[in-house]
Amino acid sequence: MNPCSQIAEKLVAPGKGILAADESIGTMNSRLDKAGVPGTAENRQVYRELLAATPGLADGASGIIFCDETLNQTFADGTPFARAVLALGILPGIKVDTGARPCPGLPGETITEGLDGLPARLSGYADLGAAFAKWRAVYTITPQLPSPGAIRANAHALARYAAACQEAGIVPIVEPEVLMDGDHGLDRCAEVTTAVHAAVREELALLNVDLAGIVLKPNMVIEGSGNPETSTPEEVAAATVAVLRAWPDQLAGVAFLSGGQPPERATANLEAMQHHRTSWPLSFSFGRALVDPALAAWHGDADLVAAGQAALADRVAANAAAVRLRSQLQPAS
Ligand code: 5MM
Repeated sequence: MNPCSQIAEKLVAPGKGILAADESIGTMNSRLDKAGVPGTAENRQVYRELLAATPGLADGASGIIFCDETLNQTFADGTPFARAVLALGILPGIKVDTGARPCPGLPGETITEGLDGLPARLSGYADLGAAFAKWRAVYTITPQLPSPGAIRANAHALARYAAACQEAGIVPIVEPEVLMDGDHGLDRCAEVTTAVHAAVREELALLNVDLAGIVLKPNMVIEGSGNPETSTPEEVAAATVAVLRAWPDQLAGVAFLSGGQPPERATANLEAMQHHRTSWPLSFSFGRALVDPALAAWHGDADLVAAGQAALADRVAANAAAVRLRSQLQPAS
């Protein structure tokens, strides 16, 4: 087994998932601001250390995704973040895209940037201890979008990124996110997610990316946030797994993003997925669905660090329990 597939397997190990704590500085500041916390480098460090140092986190978290700023910061005791979480039994990861920007030629659509100089940056991140990386492509649903151009351009960038990661011995998390924004129904999300995944698979194959050495981080197939209907967990799970079935057995695993779903709904949907027999594990790589309750509980009060950590531990435990169901429902043969 090559090193990337070994790490990928660890990331989606039974009963574990990934904590996405990789908000860019702008996103993190606006989330801190909403919680009444000034957006400073110091507060971002304190908040990320609160998350990473949560007692027992490694019981349900295989990895944590950080952004560049955090990977270059240290815990209060001076230990660099990557070394600190490794010592806690958690793999450190790094978001290496530099964000989604307006795509020339495609009004209203974005292309995720960050390919220039990527191999050199990856080798620097590997030196800092990063075991895996993440790149997020973003697709908006309207009656006309996403366009074939946006689907193709973003798939190509994801594949270029994934190939570069594997060459650097870093596991790529491949994240094509079809946003929940809009009033579309679940069927339209399924249609778009199907087209997006088909293009991603084609581009990965063209660049010889080893599917056993990647983790796919997709959206769940779900209605838009402006749609008054709420699909049941069983409906979301059935539609999501139906789309995912096009992925070959070699894929190391799937770790869903939460996409702005309320935390309990994301967990219920994840649990419902486990009732479907699949050749790859179906795990989580949630951001907001794990950290929002922690941020709200802490809200910058040094006396409430333990409360914030307890809130994170609760969400991680609930999602870890959901994915652990798989081994009960689908015992290894
Ligand atoms: C945590 O947010 C991540 C980075 O966002 P920006 O670069 O836009 O600030 C994001 O990629 C995240 O990892 C995924 O979207 C999953 O997070 P959610 O909240 O959707 O589970």
